[in-house]
Amino acid sequence: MRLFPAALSWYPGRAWLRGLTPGLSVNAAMEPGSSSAEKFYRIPKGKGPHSVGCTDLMTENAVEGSFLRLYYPSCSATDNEEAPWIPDKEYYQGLSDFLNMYRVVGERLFQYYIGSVTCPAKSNAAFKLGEKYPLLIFSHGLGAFRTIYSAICIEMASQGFVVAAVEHRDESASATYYCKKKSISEPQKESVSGLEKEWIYYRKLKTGEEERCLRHKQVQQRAQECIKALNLILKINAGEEVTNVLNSNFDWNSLKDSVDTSRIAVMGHSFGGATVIESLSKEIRFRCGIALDAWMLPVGDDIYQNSVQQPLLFINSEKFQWADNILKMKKLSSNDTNKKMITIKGSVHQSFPDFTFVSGGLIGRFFKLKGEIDPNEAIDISNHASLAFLQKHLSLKKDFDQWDSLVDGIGPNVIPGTNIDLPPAEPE
Ligand code: 71H
Repeated sequence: MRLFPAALSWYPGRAWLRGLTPGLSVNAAMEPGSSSAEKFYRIPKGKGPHSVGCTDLMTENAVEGSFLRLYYPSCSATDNEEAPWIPDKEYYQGLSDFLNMYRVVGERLFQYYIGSVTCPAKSNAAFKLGEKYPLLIFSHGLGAFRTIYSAICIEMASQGFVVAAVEHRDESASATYYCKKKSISEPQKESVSGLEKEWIYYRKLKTGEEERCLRHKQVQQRAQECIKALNLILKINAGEEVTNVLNSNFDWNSLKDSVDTSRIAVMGHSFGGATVIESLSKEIRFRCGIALDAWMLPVGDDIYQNSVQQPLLFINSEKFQWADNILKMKKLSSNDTNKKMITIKGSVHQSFPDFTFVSGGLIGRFFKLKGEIDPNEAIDISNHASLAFLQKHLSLKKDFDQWDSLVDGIGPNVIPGTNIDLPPAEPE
């Protein structure tokens, strides 16, 4: 149920959130639903040759199972609707907790302002046969969840990747859930075919608790969850039957023999960037990794002893980074030409998740959801550099090498390395 349906999107309330940029009078005069604002404030579609489908998969009735959103090249059928972007009200509640807002207030605000936003991929569309696609596992940031990096995941799928965006159950997501078998004592609770949703919310630091310790524990669980997701997709690729506890009409058997099992990479944002590093060190089948504005605090000291052998690309924003964090990235990269770092000029930490596309200038700037750079331009640079890097290290036969110069930090709005001033290196 929607408090304010999409048809009311011309209402000034929305324009106010979006920063008044398109002009109230112009908006109000437009047909509901067809205003320029309605088209402008959308998550971008993939620019690659494939249509993109999207479906969710959850295994087992326990926290130990996997939960992921799959983005994949799909048949270009038009009869499938766009997938829900934020699929349950509990995610709004979790985001409210994470952002220190009252749940009742936050839930209403999110429902009102972004309740009608959809993810520009076709829900449960038929999987496109005829090719073996490389596999990308994606890990979200702190307080985020599996569905809000769709601009990145959809672009990768449109370029021919199967992308599995995992939802972490380490209490770092704003909200997530698993499907518990329904107990007989509480049969009225909301249920998914005899199962009930057990929600897990973001856990704040306890007073006096050391952050490094908690985040290190969490990053290890996160890496295990990425590896579990990888094993699950490979199982499906091998034609094994898996039980999806979420009911959907997607045919998981259609993935059989469609994943290129020798071409697997891992990617993530912020805490997800730390997860990339941890995952690379634990799982050699990940042939390379991409860390978007990585947060290095969770990474344990043991990792710096040559335990990440695979190529790794750091794509940083201009505003989030600081010397200590960059020094850890450099420490990991010492004497390794396959470790690369670039910085996108005018970008912020939130230039990678989808909120940058659905907020207007004023609010976007206020909450630092937008930087100086156009969000579409920033995500294009990030995606193109990622594709060029993946082509090189997964030996793909595509044309992504047209963006090779971006990986070297050459091009408009990108610089090699970092914008952060680093203290002079200490003598050995
Ligand atoms: N914070 N992932 C949160 C501090 C900055 C925020 C997230 C507020 C989001 C709206 C405002 C940044 C960090 C920092 C490691 C990380 C990942 F909806 C999203 C939720 C989360 C989208 C993206 C994320 S942000 C993130 O792995 C790390 C270090 N960050 C971050 O945590 N405070 C609580 C107040 C401390 C725990 C920018 C911000 C944000 C507004 C919205 F309204 F649009 F939804 C989303």
